[in-house]
Amino acid sequence: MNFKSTLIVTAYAASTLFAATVYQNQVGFLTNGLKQIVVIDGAGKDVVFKDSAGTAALTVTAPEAQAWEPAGKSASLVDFSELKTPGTYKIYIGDEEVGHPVIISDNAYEGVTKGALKFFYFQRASTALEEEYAGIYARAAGHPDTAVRYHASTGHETSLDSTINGAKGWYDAGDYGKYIVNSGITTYTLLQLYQQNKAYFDTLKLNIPESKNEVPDILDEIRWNLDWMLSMQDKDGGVFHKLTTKQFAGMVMPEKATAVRFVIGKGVEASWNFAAVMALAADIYSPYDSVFADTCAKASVKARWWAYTHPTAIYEQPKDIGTGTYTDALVWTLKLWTNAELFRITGDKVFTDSLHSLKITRKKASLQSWSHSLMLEAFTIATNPEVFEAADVDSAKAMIFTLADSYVESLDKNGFGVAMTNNDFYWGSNSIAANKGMVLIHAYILTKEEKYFNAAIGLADYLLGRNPLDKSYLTGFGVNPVMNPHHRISQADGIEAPVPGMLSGGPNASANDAGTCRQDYAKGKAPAEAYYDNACSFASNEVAINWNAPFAYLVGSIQAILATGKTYDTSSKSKATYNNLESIPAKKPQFKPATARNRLVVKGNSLRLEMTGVDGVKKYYDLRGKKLR
Ligand code: 9MR
Repeated sequence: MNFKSTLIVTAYAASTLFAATVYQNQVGFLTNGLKQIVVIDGAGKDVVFKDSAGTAALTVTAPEAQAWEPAGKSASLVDFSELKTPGTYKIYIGDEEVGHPVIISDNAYEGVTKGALKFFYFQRASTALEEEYAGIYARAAGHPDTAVRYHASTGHETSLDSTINGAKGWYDAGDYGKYIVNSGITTYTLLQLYQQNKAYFDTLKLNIPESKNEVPDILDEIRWNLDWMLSMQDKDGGVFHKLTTKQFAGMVMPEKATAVRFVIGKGVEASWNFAAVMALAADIYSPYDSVFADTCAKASVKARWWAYTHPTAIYEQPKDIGTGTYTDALVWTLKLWTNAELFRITGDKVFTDSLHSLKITRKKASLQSWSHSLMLEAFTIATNPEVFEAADVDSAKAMIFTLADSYVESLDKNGFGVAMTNNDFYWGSNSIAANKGMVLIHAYILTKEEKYFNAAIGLADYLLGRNPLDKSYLTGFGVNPVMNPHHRISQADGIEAPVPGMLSGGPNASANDAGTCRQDYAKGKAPAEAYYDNACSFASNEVAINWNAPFAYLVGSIQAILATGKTYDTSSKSKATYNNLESIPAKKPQFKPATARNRLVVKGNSLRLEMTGVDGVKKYYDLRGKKLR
């Protein structure tokens, strides 16, 4: 290095040493929405937004820096919401350009909304993805799943010729499994996105094979998964827990992952979950396909009855199975959620009775996840005041506000303006951000209070780049997006850029996979920095349908609300009512001799006791009182 270049390097180092760093949403800001960026080492300095002609359109002095613990640093939160002329701006501090281009547009979130929804198409099992819809990500069909074996844990015969058709559905995540529990919350979240924003999603095109039909694309996409979910219901109404291979596949394309697939387990978690989703689906699909809607409603009631009458059938991972477990979901929250959905479509008292009896638990507001469904029930009740009793609507709202207010409070003196705390950075932390956004959007649509809407925008900004890693966690979007997600297709397809529209799981302070990655990426890092953009990192960089869905809900709702000016609409377009479903059992079975009928019957050459409950359901016992199948 000669003297001259040393000088240049030194001068450069000096200027970067004192330069401020900017973290921002890298995708875009909505013209009429909140606009904020984060500036590190910039307090007191003028932040200038220059338009494409180089003219200063707005200057904001960076305020005093405030801490945000998860980032381990302080920052000035610069608000430039005043800038309301669509266009592309550059940010300057002094003479230096900082951050990334700032894009302001009326449709700033439309691209990410479509991208996040298109992900579900890219995750379709049992079909080839054609170039017309998938572009360079076109691929051969994998996992036909038309002849899936029964695992012994289903209670079915396990012989080779005993199979079930479990075609279609979405791959859960980076792996090729299909899990009812996780499909449940995912599908509900997407159905709510549609239901609350029909005016926007009725016409939003996703360029999928069904785009030319009369059904909104988002509903066509969801139907791909509902068809699979329906196939997972056993004849007696119970629902199988999952459809996977025995162990995870290698990092290969779907058509190369040909190990035998099984339906595994049959339990209350899957059955309650399925029942809730099918009830909501019945309402939403009835204007488009009344036969399908009817099928969903009946399947819902049947699954709910099975779950109700098999309370101890909790899924346990069989010893020979190594795929995702999705065990330990809180069953009481699933019950409440299902009963709310069924009451909404049937008006049948049997479901409110059950709601009231479990009402006490309403105090336990807790963020929704695949294992905790209380808020799903709250969302449904709070947005359907014409259906539910006022007291129930009030407690559902109270739950939503309890959470939403705590998120808004966490923004006080928060330098990043992001409603996330240290404890939120565990496996799938980005879905915590997105799900908090879903709570906040509900608080907003119920009150129209800007603070909730703005806090939700802050979370979207965080996911799209306003974070200490300057990372857009959505593949294919932003200046510095995730490049190496734990996603088999993206690793195996020979294309450098991963499949677009996937939300990475995000920072995970526990780095549960440090061993696999041979690197403890959390060591010495602040929680929001404990992330590794490497395919080895399933615990910080996998993708999953239940993470993409709340992200789609968050950005899709914000875009829809600002674009249409409508906050929400849960009215059913259908005239369908489900108040006469044959299989709605009246009450919990009671076997009191006074009301039930008992008699001895002969089956084969043995004698058994037949007890007929008040609801007409028959149960059989041997003469020692042991229940028979
Ligand atoms: O999202 C799940 C997370 O909450 C659990 O902590 C984790 C470990 O059990 O599993 C996650 O789910 C994975 C599933 O088991 C299999 N498919 C990929 C999912 C995302 O990592």
